[in-house]
Amino acid sequence: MTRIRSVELRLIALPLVRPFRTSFGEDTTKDAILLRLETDDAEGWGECVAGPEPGYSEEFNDEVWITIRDHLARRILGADLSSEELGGALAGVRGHPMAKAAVEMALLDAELREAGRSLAEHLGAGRDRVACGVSVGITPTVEELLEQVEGYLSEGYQRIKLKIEPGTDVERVRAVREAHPDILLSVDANAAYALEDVEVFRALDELELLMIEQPLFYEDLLQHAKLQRELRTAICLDESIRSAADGAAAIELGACRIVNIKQGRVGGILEARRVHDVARAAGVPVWCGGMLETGIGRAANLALAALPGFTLPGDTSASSRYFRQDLTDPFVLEPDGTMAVPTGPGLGVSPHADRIEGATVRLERLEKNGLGGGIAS
Ligand code: NPQ
Ligand code: MG
Repeated sequence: MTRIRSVELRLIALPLVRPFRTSFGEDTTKDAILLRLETDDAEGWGECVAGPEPGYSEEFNDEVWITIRDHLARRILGADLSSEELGGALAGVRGHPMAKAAVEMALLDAELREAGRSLAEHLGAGRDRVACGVSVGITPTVEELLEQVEGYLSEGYQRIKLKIEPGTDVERVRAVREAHPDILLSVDANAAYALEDVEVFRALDELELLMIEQPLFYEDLLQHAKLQRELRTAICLDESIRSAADGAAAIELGACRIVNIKQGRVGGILEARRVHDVARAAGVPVWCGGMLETGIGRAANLALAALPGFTLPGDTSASSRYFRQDLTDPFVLEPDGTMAVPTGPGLGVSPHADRIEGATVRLERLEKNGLGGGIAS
């Protein structure tokens, strides 16, 4: 019997190497909640993919903090729970997939460290390296965009994804395509368009893109199915897919031909594997998305991306794409555009204590009897 003894919540802020702009906003730091969970036998780390604003999804850091502290932690503290049983224990809380995923990641890490097994091994992910792409934010000028793309290609990234928004789309993408006729190139709109913008997509359809990611409103599978029927280029859904059930519905409706899988968005690594399984059974390629994770979440993404259905390069970029100094030892891109899947127990990474302390802006320890309390710093 191994009880969950404590959960430590921590908000960290880590400077980004360059601002990252999408159709929903711009970030200059990565602000994320980390979780350290202690059982009788081990500790585990989890990272929540939510950001400071509800721009990508409904969830955001201040809310995740309350959700974990007041609703998730008390359902698990003192309990003898496995990661397989966690979903059931938290089922009384509806939604909040990112908060739940962070708890699951920490529990899986603790469990697997105790068992001496890696996450990839536990998931049945056989590959030891994964193909990596990179997501390029919206830049002030086309020159800066071309320069950044050039830089990432010279590092070896196998696929370039351009963030687009209405007004900063076809011309930019065409410029990149003309400079690099043969690369794997895709775009991501983060739901910024409507079906009335079909002419933009018809123009993009001429540029031999690998995919168009999340063009339309995140709740609208039907409109994506209508748009997909108008295009040669595959639509990939990101924000619209919050579970394996969503994945099955989207595929059956013809709303997409590719699925972006993010463990945080679907409520955890185990549900992410179920999305993978559904897509794989339908012959739909998947790839691993990214949320600017520190080394903790990045390690989880690499394990997931090692599953056999992940046949396209992911947004599993190197630590250096986002951070001057990561919280863990950095993940490094090989010149061939691949990264090694961690092999150590659990996530296979440990954050450096001094870096964690230096990045922490808020800390609170939770225990069953309610002792612990907050420490502001
Ligand atoms: C996407 N990620 O695929 C997301 C969007 C995204 C790598 O393009 C802070 C935290 C800022 C998470 C900006 C990539 C973010 C974020 C964009 C996620 O849609
Ligand atoms: Mg996306």
